[in-house]
Amino acid sequence: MADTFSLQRVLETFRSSLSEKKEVYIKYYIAGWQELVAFMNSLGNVFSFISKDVVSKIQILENFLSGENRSHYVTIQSMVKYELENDLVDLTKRGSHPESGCRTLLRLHRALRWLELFLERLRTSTEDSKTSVMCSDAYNESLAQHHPWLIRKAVGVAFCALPGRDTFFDVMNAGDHTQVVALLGESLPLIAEVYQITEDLYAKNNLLELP
Ligand code: 1PZ
Repeated sequence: MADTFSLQRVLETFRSSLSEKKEVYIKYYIAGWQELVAFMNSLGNVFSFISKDVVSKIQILENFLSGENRSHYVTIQSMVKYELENDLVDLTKRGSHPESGCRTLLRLHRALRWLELFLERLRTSTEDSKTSVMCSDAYNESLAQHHPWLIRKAVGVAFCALPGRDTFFDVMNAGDHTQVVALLGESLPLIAEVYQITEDLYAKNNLLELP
């Protein structure tokens, strides 16, 4: 992974995460998140409490990916099957498996919905649109429902420190505004597809409220 963010690479990693059978490779899903962390870091230190949480979740999943049971952690589908069949998930309250792959990935999954909503707003925004408003609208529609008051407040403060729309477009390193908008139009259906496949899998297995 290079230090500078590129929207193109995020697109490529999420594209690689989908198998022919429409399963999701955890390795590339995580790689996509690593790119997004690089993006957040390039926006400034206010976001470090957010990126730290993402980094720690990526680390938990990477440990599974390189651990002795790695053959079960190739796709989200195989992970869910393996962890459920072997009682490795705390289903109703936190207990002996507070850091299961399923609950860890669920946190990133919920955040992916935020990303989808935010990028869609950015794609269709106009020159006078405010990134802080786009971010917080997307947040209130998605992640906020899963966060306690204190975190919602901290996130609200962080949103106020967001750079403007022009900076956002520049940081994406994908050319001029028109090119960024085009690339967003290409990326969003992919992100939405990865999100939906995971959502359906988690819903089918009653995993959407994991503690
Ligand atoms: C570009 C601007 C970035 C805005 C980010 C908007 C989302 C705000 C998310 C705030 C997370 C706050 C810190 C940690 C929260 C954790 O408690 C929760 C639940 O995990 P648990 O405590 O159950 O282990 N973590 C999350 O919900 C994961 C949050 C990930 C946020 C990812 C943001 C994506 C940024 C992409 C950049 C374009």
